[in-house]
Amino acid sequence: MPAPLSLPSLEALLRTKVFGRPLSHRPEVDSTQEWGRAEARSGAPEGAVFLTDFQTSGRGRLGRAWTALACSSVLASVLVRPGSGLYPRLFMIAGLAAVMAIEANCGVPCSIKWPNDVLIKGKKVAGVLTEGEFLGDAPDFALAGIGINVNLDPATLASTRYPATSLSHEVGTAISRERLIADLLLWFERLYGEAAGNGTIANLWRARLGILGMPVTIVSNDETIEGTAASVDATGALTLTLPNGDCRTFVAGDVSLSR
Ligand code: BT5
Repeated sequence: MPAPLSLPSLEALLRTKVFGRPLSHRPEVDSTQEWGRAEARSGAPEGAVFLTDFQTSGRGRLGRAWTALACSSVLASVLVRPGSGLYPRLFMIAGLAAVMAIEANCGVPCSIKWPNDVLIKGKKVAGVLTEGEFLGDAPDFALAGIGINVNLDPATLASTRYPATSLSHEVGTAISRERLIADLLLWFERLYGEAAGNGTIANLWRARLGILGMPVTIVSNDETIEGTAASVDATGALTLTLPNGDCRTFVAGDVSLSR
């Protein structure tokens, strides 16, 4: 079995000013999102990061499960206290940070499957889940949950909706989770700062999407719609051109390439 995460090694590698300060690690939790939410409600600062080696109730969007064998994955929740303008772009920041960290550590190109999956050669290697709590209309805090399959045999994962892979499977060697997390947080900090300063991270994100101009099927709110992926706007909303020429824009859903 791979070794538990070493917090001292990770702390020695960390090059951020805000993110990962503080870093917290527990061998096992229900979900880092739940843990982070409780800490945020008790006043934990922006930049606090919650890490574990195993989740008993790891989750994806819409109540789906996120599964990972013990000590095999990055399982992280990053606490932010964003303004209203930044909150809708958090999933782009988290997804891009995962892409950049994976590419830096493994040298394999990644793409993003709209809106929140990171793929290598068309297989899902990472997923992002952003959740917020609001005071009136403004976000009080948000948690960017990031799961990356690092050192695991994809065949050991419970059956997934989409083909899955891991970094060790793609590169043929074990990958340091500590290095990967240090880079993930460095990229998260850079992109978050860029987005907060109204930088156009959407362009970087858009460049990683494999679907623009392609025929796709989107499932959103139990509706299945086919069309051509025409564009994504600065908040990541996806516009499809429908077969009758009309356009329709989606902020959430599951997209796949049409056959
Ligand atoms: C996601 O949701 O992809 C978001 C996953 C976020 C997980 C992190 S881990 C740290 C933090 N704490 C949490 O509790 N969650 C976050 P979604 O797009 O809904 O994809 C979920 C689907 O991916 C599931 O229904 C499975 O089919 C599939 N899946 C589950 N585990 C997987 C894995 N390890 N690798 C690839 N696919 C997986």
